[in-house]
Amino acid sequence: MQPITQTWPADLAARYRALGYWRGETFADLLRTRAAAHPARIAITAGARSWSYGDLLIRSERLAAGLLARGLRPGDRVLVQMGNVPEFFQTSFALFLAGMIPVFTLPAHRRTELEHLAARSEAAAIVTEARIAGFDHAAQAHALAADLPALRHVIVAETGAALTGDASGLTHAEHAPSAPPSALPASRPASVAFLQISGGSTGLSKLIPRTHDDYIYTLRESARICGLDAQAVYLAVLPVAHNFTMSSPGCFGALYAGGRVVLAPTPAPEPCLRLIAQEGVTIAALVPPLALKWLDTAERLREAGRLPDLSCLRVVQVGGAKFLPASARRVTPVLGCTLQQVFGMAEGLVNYTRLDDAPDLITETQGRPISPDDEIRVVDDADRPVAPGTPGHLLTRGPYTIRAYHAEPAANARSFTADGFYRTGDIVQELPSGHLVVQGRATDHINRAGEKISAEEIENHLIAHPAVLDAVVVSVPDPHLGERSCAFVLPRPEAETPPDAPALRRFMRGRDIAAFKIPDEIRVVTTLDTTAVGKISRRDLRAALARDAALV
Ligand code: OOB
Repeated sequence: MQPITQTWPADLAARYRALGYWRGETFADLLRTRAAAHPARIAITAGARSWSYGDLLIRSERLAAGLLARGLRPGDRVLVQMGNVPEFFQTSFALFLAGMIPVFTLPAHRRTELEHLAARSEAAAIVTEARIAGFDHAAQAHALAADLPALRHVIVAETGAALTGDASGLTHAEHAPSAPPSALPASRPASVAFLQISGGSTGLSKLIPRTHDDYIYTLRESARICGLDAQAVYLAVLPVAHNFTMSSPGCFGALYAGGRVVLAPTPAPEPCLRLIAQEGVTIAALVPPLALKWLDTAERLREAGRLPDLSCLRVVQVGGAKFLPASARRVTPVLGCTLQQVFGMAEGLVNYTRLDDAPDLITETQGRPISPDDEIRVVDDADRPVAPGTPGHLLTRGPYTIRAYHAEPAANARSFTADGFYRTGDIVQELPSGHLVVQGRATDHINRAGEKISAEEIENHLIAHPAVLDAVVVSVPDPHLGERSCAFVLPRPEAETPPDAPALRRFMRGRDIAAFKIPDEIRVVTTLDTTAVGKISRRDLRAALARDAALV
């Protein structure tokens, strides 16, 4: 089993420690210190269920002991596929306490994605829920384990009840005796705490190893920048496994601050607005398409005299994709709170508009970095710095931006400069204040309502169809989603009946991939050559097709 590491050059690591960014704290310490300081305070609320910090620690310790008792070892990788349920946090902290490494997958992921992530991480186990949104995740996990000998354990959380053993009748993890902390291994703060997955522009998702030191630094600073304290109530609307919801400041940031996490059962605006009033939510995080729905719904409810009392709500964060200034300007008048724009990436760098920034900065920029040691370079195609204020490629390195993906030598050579800057793929303009304005992407992914889709990954699925010669996937502006995906498909000339869009859509569904990756539009074409001049690059072709498609 290949060890999972993430290391910074010794001089920079020493600097980050000396400046107090990395304080040698682990996720296990985080939960233990909070549970010791305020055991009875509520940590997580989901519907009628509330767990105190003490409850969360005890449940996590029991599960950690159960995982060790069934033969899993510190350093083992464990896929976690769960929705917005308290058991997600129990599972995450249990894995941290047992020194195991969660691999945070999304509920939307299907067999194809899970198989890739399990193989890349050499996962020994998967923890999932029986069903999420009607889909049988337990059956999927068992089928996966049956085909992957390394994936030895399937643990199905009966959300709302206990965690049970797998079909082979192993430990009932919840029923294991609580392990005294001395029985659990201690993790090193510089070691990898978990793996996030990249949105990915090229091919399949890559694994992003984040250390205790680097991630907890972002929690501490995010909590401060977003004004969280023990009174904070964070509403988790987007999937909790996503980096934004997890840590910007997200659920872990709220727990870091000793506040409370409220898990929304649905992102739908009306129930969420009611939940805000009921639970006294102080901060919520949304992607732009959802923010627009909330704004429209709140306006409609206000006109009907039915808008819940939102006076507790102090901040609404919007991030994950570009929030247009015209929409951004509606947030404060409609919801009565401060807007905070968040421009981040699972690889590290997170930018926030500050709560006391001038209104124009809040509505027109995507914020500035968390850390004074986040180094920002805006460069041209040859990596030369552009003139100040000119848009260019954003490169970054710093105390919480990774230096490498796990086990991806080719992607690492492409994605990082020789001196360790991460090539974000984003085109930004840097203002004199340090605020960044996102202008677009240089690489080929579709940002569909905050979900990142690699064009190449989808093209490869389409090309797997026996009657398809070639396919190009592009992003098209969409009034609701921000961007939607459009596939141009060239059938094989010898194909007797060229496939039509419905047939291709059925074929894609059969590929067992996340539903958000199925192209929104499929156009069967007779040529992919948009110019008369012979061979052009795939990148130019994508750009040309995207322009054409956007005009239709
Ligand atoms: C967040 O993380 P990822 O890893 O799903 O996606 C990162 C990419 C960025 O490189 C950028 O292309 C885009 O998503 N993005 C934005 C944006 N926030 C993210 N593009 C324009 N405006 C924004 N505000 O999406 C993520 C991670 C942590 C916090 C927030 C978002």
